[in-house]
Amino acid sequence: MERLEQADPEIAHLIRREHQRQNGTLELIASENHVSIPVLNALGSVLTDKYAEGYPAKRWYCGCDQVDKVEQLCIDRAKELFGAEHANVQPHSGTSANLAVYLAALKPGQKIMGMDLAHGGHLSHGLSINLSGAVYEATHYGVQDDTERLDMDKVREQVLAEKPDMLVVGASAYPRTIDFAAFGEIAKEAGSLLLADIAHIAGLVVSKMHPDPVPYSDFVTTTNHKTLRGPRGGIVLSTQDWATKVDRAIFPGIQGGPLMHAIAAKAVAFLEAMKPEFKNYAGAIITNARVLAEELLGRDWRLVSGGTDNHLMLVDLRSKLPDVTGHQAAIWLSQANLICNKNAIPFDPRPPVQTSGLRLGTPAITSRGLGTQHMKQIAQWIDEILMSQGDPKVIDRTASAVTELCLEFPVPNHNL
Ligand code: DSN
Repeated sequence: MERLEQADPEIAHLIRREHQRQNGTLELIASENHVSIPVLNALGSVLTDKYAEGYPAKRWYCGCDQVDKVEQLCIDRAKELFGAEHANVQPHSGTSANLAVYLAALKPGQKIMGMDLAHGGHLSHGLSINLSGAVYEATHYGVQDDTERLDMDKVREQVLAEKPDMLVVGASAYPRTIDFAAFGEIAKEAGSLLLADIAHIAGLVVSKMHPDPVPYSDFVTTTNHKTLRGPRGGIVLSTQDWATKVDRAIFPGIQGGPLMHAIAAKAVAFLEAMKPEFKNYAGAIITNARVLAEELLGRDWRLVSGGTDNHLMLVDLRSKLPDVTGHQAAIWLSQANLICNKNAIPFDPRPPVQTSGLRLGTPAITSRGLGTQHMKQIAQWIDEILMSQGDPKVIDRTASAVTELCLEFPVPNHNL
């Protein structure tokens, strides 16, 4: 950082401030995490200088000897980690990965069916104002209003009635286990291709803490930066018969030059995720989430679907504070150094900018070493702040206590 400080003190200052912010707050946003210093080293490397349009040994530029090896290592590690026949590690994001799959397999106007965004799905699964909903004819399945869970018989009925060309399974706010085997059966019966987007749960899947979609899917996409704890970006996995079409869809279909520094960082993260410690980490994410959920339930907060099987939960604020929106609640918590996001809950009567829910996740706080006793403390803090309706005295007192805990458990890259 010293060279950056001399050359551009303004940006250096802002990076330091962001680092302090991350170190001094508890990150409960379910899709965020703290990467290791080796991942940051790869991201901040000279690989960012290199143009490498194409694929290893098939580039449009000279001088690609080293980046060819980097990308091949990343591909090999991705295939090994996920047990996939083919991996493309170039997508700049999870949404890019999904768009590439659609481009590889579908023609404009063909039908896709994914989980409703309002029930926990993702915008790249066919939202009308996303390219996935503008180019393809999208319909959606959702959770049941009584259980707030996917009922696979109901999903099957809907899929068989609609017969989409591609069935999409995956979510950004679904706290329950996804039955990929059942989705595989349904897709087969309907004659649909199956895309599993495991962005949120990838770290749990590779650690065998969540069922694996790879055996049942034509395509699997993920981001690298959520439970998988890698750099921002995405990948596409597929069966071998889709390899050429997937690769062409990424480049030249929707992207130009790959971000070689990001690909190197993905490779580093995949190696980390193969280690036995990572499995322990994934287990601790789930244990922490379960305890946080139990503690909130014990304080009479209603959780969507009654709890969690994975790394996240959705708090229905109406259970104790009918007049408080998710937007307001998230601001109060952030003032006390507890960072989370407002989230619509299924059948939410409020618009998405307000919401009746909060989404809480444990990947990042588990990375900094917090355990079950801390989940009890966090649940108590959340309850006190919300029930005080943002009382400044309660917020100040909690903010100091959170800072103390943060000092005791610095983020993994704290010694930058
Ligand atoms: N924006 C991500 C999330 O927060 O879940 C999904 O892409």
